[in-house]
Amino acid sequence: MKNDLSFSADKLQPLMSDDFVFGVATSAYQIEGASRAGGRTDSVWDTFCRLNGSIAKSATGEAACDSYFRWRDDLELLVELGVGAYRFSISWSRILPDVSGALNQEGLDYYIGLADALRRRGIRPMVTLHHWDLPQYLQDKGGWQNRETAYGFADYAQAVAIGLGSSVDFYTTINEPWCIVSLGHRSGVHAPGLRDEEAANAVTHHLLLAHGLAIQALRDHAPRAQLGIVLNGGPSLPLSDSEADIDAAGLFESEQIHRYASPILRGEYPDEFVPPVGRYVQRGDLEIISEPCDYLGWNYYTRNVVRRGDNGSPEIVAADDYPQTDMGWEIYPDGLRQVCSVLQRNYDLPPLYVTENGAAFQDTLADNVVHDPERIRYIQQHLDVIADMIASGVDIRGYICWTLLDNFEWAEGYSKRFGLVHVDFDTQVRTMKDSGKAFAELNATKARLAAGCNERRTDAAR
Ligand code: GCO
Repeated sequence: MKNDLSFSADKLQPLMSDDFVFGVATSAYQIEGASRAGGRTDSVWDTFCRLNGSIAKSATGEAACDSYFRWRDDLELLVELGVGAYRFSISWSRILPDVSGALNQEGLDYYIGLADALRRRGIRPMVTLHHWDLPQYLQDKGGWQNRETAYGFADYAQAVAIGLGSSVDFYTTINEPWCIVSLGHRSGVHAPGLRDEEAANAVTHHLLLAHGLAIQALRDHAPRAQLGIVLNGGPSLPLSDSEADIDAAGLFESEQIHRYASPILRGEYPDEFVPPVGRYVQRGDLEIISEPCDYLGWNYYTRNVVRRGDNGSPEIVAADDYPQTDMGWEIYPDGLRQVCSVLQRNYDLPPLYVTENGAAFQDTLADNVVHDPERIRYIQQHLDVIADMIASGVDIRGYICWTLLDNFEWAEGYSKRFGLVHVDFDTQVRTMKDSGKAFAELNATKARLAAGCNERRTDAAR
């Protein structure tokens, strides 16, 4: 297997354009650790991790990658990777640690320092306001089931925007509402661990309302930043040609994609959600939710193979028609094209960014190296698809790889390694994997080409 990322000239050209950015992503709870430092209080994930049996090997994010304290080292890794953007999230309970709503300046200063340092190194900060770590004091008042949480989120967005303002290039309101709804409130495998369909309906609407209110607050206080949301999902394909499976796949697509994309991009819930979710809608909400975004972030990992389950609901089948990652997810790069064409068929889209894509494999560290040709191949295959899509006219502006560091992979604890950089969780030693080196090489090529272009431009101007 090949150990670099290389492209034919026609594919290289769109990826090397100045309008296309390469980056890496992380999230606060997955890397920061320092769960009790700097005035931070518990989030729902701290609580969830304490529940017996919720996380593989009873792991927690208490220490994670210790990036709160080691952020300068991690910044050097970003510089070594040569990325143009770094997507990270802010821990809400570091900024507003208690129910009084008082600002914790120390928490805010941490992120101001990080954003400034990134900018000095020429890396564009992409800030996610909510990557699943709702403050526990808000969960105690009903969490996302409580409409008030949406207004609380707008206050938090405002506090961040006043602190970081336009020194941040991109703000994302919420990461993957589908996961919060379906994994957090329906199947209960993520925090807060509920299995409650009615809760899932209320949470859907309040998350979207929170998104719209936050866009308004960000527009006021960070007028130069690009604002958007990150949704996720793959194409939903029926297990068989039976009408039952085809219907189930359609329903699942609607559940995962249109339930969120339609209110945001069209200002209406799809018909099938009007009775269940619609009862939480108040006058004016849909206008707020459909405030125009500057971009849409999409996280893509795999496809969904769907059948009609015994109870009549769509059921995801663990398909294995294609090689799988260590998550048991099929490697199916064309799914990214398929899901984008679903979006294009249904909506008038703002520019797209692939805000997450990456793969877990069982890496081994030996003699200070990690050979991970499967991860390189995974990234290569998805970038090939993206290059083709851009060439065919899809407006994709960036590829943000998941993820910088091996980290706390939610319910899987530390058992799944997605990083371009290996982390030894006993010593916190970081080691660039071969995939990281390949990504760095690609970024170096991009930088060389950009420098060459600038030189030519300067010459032409003389
Ligand atoms: C996700 C999450 C990440 C995960 C990644 C791999 O947005 O789903 O953003 O936190 O770690 O997707 O499962």
